Amino acid sequence: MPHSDHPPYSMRGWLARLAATDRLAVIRDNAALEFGLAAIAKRLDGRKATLFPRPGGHDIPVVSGFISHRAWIAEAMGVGEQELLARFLQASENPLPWREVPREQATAQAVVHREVDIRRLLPIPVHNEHDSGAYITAGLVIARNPATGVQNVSINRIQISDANRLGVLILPRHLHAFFQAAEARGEPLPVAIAIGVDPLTLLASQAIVPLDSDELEIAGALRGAPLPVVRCLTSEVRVPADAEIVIEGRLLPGVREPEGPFGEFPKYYSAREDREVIEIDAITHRREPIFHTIVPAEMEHLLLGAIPREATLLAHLRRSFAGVLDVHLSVGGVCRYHLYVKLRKQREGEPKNVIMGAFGAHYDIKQVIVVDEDVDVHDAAEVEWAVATRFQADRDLMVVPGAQGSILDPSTTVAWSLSNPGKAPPQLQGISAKMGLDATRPLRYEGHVFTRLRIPGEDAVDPAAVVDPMPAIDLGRLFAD
Ligand SMILES: [Mn+2]
Repeated sequence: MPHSDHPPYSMRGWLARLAATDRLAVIRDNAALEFGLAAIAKRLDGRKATLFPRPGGHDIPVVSGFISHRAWIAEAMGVGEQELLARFLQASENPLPWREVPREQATAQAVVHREVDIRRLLPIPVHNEHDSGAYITAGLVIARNPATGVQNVSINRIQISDANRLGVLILPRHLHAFFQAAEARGEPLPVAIAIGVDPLTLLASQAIVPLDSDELEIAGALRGAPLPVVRCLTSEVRVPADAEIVIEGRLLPGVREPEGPFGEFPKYYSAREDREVIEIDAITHRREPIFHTIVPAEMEHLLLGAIPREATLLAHLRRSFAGVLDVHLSVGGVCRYHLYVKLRKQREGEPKNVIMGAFGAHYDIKQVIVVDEDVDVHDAAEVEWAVATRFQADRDLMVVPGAQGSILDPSTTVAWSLSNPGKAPPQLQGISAKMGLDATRPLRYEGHVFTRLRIPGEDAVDPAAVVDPMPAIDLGRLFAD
């Protein structure tokens, strides 16, 4: 079994580790739930997790940004950054079934509320200026496939609409399919929303796996032991037994109510529209629970999407191109739209095939830059250097017009009435051009035309070892005018 100071960490164990290593900032008591908390968490995002002991005077603390750095995620997984994608892939491909525990052992159900006013019970922040109100942004939405009983986990944005009513955005994936099947029979779909889970369960929730692959089993595989789960009080849904807070409810058939606007990952708002509604049946939580919020479009949000996508893209490209060594979804490309690929090129022309493979792998990808193996794809300046010195637009640029893109990219067009673009149905939105750049150098070249500068011995220099702390030389005399 892993030792307590090694992975897998519970959320509290991980927060304790961050606190012990000066990566957790405890914020004074005057942060308001509306904007104040998010403003502070955003300012510190990527550098320190933030803990708000009494946000807006509320008894329940809020934490944010505890996996807002790539190195922290690798650390939580117990691997080096180089092994991050391989480890995630291995877990996705080898799920570990969960282990059900009785209610007495489930801290998530220590306290039970049946008649709830969620606005009073939980400290739910308002994040961005034009958001419609308070949102749950770090809730794992768990539901069972009505046909097979297999669970699905996704993180959906959840608007607090009323005391026991939530608005939710459900993209056309697995939860959507479950609800469609239930709704076609006129039935509600039971769901549970788990808030405050460990870093690896959060990450596993974003795995890109087929229908009827339970993401909680990937959490078990990532943790190296079956995830303890407990049955909900009001449904058959199983939730992580040590979640801080669980909201139990039902997606209502035939009901749509206004949801949004809400600030999303591209750092723009998604519009107010009629969307699905959850009615709350119960809220359970630990004694003295901690609420987790993810500040939209900041590193915690972006990395949660990026790492599982990168792992999937790497596996996808490697099936066709053995020379693909690494991929990275750049932060400037909101960890979704811009892909950098490191390729050990075997043949001229191959980078363009890799570009086409990447466009086919996920519709969100808008720009692909392929570089050689001497370029660090995690360093945007290195990739730009490769474009600056190995790329010519007339020869190495590919443009695919009018393809499917991300509907959240505001620069995409709609194949609909241009006078009324906002009213286009989703299947007519998000028409996007794709751009590919082959920034690899030629396989053969004369002399040192494409030889990168290197000073023999530069990598071996240890500044701590070469700097003389007490120089014998008299600098005053040396530098005297
Ligand atoms: Mn799924």
